[in-house]
Amino acid sequence: MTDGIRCMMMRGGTSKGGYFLAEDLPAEAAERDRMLLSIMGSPDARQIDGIGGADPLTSKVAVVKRSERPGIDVDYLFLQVFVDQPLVSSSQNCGNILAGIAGFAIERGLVEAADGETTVTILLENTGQTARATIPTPGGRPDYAGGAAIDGVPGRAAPVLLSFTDAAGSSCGALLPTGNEVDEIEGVACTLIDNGMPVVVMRAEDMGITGYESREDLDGDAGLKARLETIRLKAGPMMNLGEVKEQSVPKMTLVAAPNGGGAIMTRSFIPHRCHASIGVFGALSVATACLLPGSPANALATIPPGRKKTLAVEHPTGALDIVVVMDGEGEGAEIAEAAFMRTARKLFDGTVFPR
Ligand code: NQM
Repeated sequence: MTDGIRCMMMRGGTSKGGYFLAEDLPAEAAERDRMLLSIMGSPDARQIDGIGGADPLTSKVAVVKRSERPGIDVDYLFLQVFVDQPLVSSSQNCGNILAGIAGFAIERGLVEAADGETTVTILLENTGQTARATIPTPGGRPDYAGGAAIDGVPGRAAPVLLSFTDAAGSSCGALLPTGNEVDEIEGVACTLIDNGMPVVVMRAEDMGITGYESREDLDGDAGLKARLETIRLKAGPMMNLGEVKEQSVPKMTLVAAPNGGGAIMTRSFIPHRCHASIGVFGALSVATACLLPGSPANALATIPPGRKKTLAVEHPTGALDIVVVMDGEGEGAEIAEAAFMRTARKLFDGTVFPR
């Protein structure tokens, strides 16, 4: 038993996790990870002896420090604490937990807020990308209350605007790590793509489902999950991720035609549980696949015209809007900037006691 560790619990987008200052955690990664497993209560399906919520979406950690890099305010390391395995993974970004970083950095005195709104520049340490987060700060303090709503979270809160110019190839080194818009794995057409998150995009129909099933139904489908895992383990090395058995990437997304007026319908596995909605960078990668003529997602997608477009990525509890600004036109067009809106809320600030 230690004297405890300073920890702020925040909801970031549709996820929730512990936010820590790097200086409050052990500097050595293995020691830090042992402590975080204990804080979350892992490994245990119920995480009964910790603060984790027994779901990958609520077993997350942000480690934040003042940045020493020019033009960057803070460095943010995301850690996925596995629920029922003694694993902590730094192999992915999390755009939902990212939504709480600006507020946390201001609360901990790492960034001085303006009166009105404040933009915080954040280095995503996991992959080297930079995000700009703008939040309301009336009187120089984060205000979490507001009128913005996101699907998958009840009620309304203050908007957090997040934008990126360099998400492509975050973990795989290239937007299309195999150089192809489509690869066949186990007889299934897959787009292996990384625009902030490594994702394998497949047609739901090709995997024997409609793509409109509930999260619970899909989570109970052991046959589907086994097939997805076989494809995932083959896709990992093809995506320059190496052996991915103990990694939380790539994510597996099954797509179908939209049925809520959006761009595409999705069911995502992250990678072993079905997501209640969809990860933010995951949605950006899927939206990008929709724009590639060779991708199985493209024929199913409804793409709005124009250089700047909003792609609503539908998921089991609504839709996540991704705003993209395109560079160029036609086949060679690329995403120059991507942005999305999330909300975040401070839930508690205090001391957590690892075993
Ligand atoms: O893709 C879940 C989430 C995420 C990650 C996951 C995320 C993202 O919903 O940016 O936000 O895919 O593991 O928090």
